[in-house]
Amino acid sequence: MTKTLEKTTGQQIYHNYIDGKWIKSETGRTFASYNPANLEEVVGHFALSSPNDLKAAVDAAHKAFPGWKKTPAPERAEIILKAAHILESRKEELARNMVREMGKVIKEARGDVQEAIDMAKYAAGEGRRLMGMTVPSELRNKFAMAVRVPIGVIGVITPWNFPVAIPSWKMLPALVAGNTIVFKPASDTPLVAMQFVEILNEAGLPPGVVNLVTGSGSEVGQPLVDDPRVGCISVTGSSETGRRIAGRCGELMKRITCELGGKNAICVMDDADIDLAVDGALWGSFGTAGQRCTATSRIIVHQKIYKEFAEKFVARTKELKIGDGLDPKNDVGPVVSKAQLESVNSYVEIGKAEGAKLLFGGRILTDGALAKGCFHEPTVFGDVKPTMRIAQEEIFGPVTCLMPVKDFEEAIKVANGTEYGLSLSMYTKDINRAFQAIEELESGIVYINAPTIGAEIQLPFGGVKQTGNGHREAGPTAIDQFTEWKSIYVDYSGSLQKAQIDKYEGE
Ligand code: UN1
Repeated sequence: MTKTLEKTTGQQIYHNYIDGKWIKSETGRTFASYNPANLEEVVGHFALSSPNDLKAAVDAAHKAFPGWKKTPAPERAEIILKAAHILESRKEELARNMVREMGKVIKEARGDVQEAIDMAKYAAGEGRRLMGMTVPSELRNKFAMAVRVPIGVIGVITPWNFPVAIPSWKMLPALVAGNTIVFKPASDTPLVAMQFVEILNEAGLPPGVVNLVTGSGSEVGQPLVDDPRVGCISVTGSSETGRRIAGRCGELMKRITCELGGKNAICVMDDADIDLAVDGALWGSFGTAGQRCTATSRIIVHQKIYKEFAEKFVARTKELKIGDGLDPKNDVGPVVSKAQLESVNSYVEIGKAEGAKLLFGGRILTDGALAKGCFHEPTVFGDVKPTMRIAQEEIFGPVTCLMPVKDFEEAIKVANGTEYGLSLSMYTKDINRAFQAIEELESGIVYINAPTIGAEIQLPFGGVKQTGNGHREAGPTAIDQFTEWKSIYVDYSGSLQKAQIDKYEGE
């Protein structure tokens, strides 16, 4: 057992957090987390845990549940608010570790932590709301109401691309609603996940309320999904992982909330402010090196302005500075790993073979220090057809497609023409077209005159079609994921009253 999570990184071995303590895995096996800007740098070593380690975490969460459920919600919220303040004080440290673990540029890493701070403040506010409902009864002297109750132990499975923000979207609303948690973070970003858990505990969570276990999907993720004491799984990740977990949860009649892939698009109409649209498309396509589920991977442009837009967009793409995210001069960092780098680059070959025009980029960068990391050139394809794989499949890297269309109607049709439905955007100055787009775009998030990334935590976040299974994270809907409804009737008439009958059968 180690007392605290050490602030130094490197050869340090980090353990699981179970029942309020840092505990060694029974396996003694570890895996390393590398800096994708320089693969020679090891960020730390982490437990490759076993199903038994996971079971110990579920035991702890299960044991802590009754006490946490009975803790008044405003009191639970005080702890979350305190965590917001600690996150604020450690924002820079978390952001820097995030850059070292997954590569996003420092400004964006600060934004990631800020999103968790925002969520902590928002979730803390829920402690004095957690709204239920009261409705009139059809009978006299009878009271009807419904209250929210926590589900129990929640299994939280998160990706590496928003390693603090996404865990916060799941864990903080779940906690304020009275649930306990077993958290399996992505293996590319375990360190910042641990620091987030450390902060929650420093804020005063009782032992067992939040537990963290690192390791593989098969040895940790799967038993977490299978354990009958885990009442709900909340997962963000690839469509393939989500489908597999959702299938298993279906068999077990277990609640599951999935946040999966996207193939988001910006539409630029002939009346749009072209420079504004170029700014937005650049940020949407290459922010976080395109590794957001909200990333702009298609730019659908009215044919009248296609040439001008393409020239301006490519010129701006060429100016982007690529390099280590810790250097504030850089605009785009590495992708998360070698495997991701190769996967992204394979789409460049696919695009070329499909006949798309490579307007810029396409290479893995190996000049100087970049050779040590996982850097991919920001890449722009032109004349992309809606049926091409690069226009249909989620690439999750700095690759975007320019797609000419003849009019507004075709733009909407192309934007809607994928299996996903997370985030779509329309650039136009025409108010009628803007509202038509709001109505017709098939996605959980719609932007007007702004790119597809940059959702704020006070509105529901999630998508339609294959992006998810109908749930929404964040906003007031966050609580819905993690609570059951209990409907309550109190009859104070002193006699048996029969609903649906007495009122109609007379005396
Ligand atoms: C994600 O990519 O999984 O809207 C989350 C955005 C961010 C969250 C992205 N606030 O781009």
